[in-house]
Amino acid sequence: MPSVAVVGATGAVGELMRQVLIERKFPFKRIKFLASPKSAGKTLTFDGTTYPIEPISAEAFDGVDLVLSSTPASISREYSPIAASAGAIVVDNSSAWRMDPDVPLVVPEVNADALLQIRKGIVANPNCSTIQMVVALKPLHDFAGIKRVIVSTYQASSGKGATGLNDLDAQISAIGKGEPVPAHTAHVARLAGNVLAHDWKLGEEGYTEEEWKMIKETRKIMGDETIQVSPTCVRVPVRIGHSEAVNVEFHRPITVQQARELLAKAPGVVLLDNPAQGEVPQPLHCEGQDHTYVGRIRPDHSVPHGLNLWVVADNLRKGAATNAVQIAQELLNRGLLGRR
Ligand code: 11C
Repeated sequence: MPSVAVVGATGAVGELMRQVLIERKFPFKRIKFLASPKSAGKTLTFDGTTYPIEPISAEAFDGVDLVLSSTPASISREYSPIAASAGAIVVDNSSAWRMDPDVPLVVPEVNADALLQIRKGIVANPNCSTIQMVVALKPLHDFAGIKRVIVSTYQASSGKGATGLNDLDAQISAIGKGEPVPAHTAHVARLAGNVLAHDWKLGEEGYTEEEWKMIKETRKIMGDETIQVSPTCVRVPVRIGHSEAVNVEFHRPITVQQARELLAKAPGVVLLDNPAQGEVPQPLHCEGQDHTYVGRIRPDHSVPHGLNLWVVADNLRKGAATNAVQIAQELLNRGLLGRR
């Protein structure tokens, strides 16, 4: 059984990583919890036992086989290589290593075999909006070959972590009481009663960093550099659960019925596509769930082979903590831990 360290254990994703480890009864010989100086020195309870929260340091990784990390990218750049050279495999939730050619970028339902190519002792957990999209797209790509994806996202406030949620909750509460709306701190502007198409740092050609992640990460995870992705990422006043309107153009024919049959049996997917009965994926229903929900499957007659999908998942679970623990389970099942 591996010795495990959870790094960034007290953040929104770190807290859920702990929860998912317990839910999935992840086996371990020892477990420790590391966090920033703000939390270090305090304690936390894990599965009924109290543990100290240790500061992140090079020595803390001695004897550790598996690191589940959710820290800012700068911290991961510093400490993930140290943990890896001490013998651990690091499953890293930050954006630091995702596009490194020597680091697998893994969504287990899509490309678990990429774990056979670990060269730096680091496995990257993708961005939340990418994860749920590729879970839905993979079975369709295998069947009909994806040429182009046009995706518009409706992303929850919790994509910015606990501070994003604090912003939204405080704003909604003030509006409800007729009080002055407090200033935003995590989001780029007020989110309550608003929609933000610029809630991420701007990157090249006017696309935000979030949009570039969707383009580049999708190609890497799907293992197909020819897939064209055209994203518009938008923040909406939802607490948890990213939604995506996904328009897909395929190389080969695929009917709505074929897509439904493929998605109904696809790993990690729940097909919820009965709009006449009100059965349409909604963030409120996906909160706390580990699956990716797909519905509103319609033909797109504007191209020879096209479909429209509506894809919703819990961004903190499947989009972060659950996917990281699933990677850890794959590493364990494949005998890849404790060998370095
Ligand atoms: C958001 N997708 O909703 C972001 C959060 O690269 O892991 C996750 C950022 C990342 O704002």
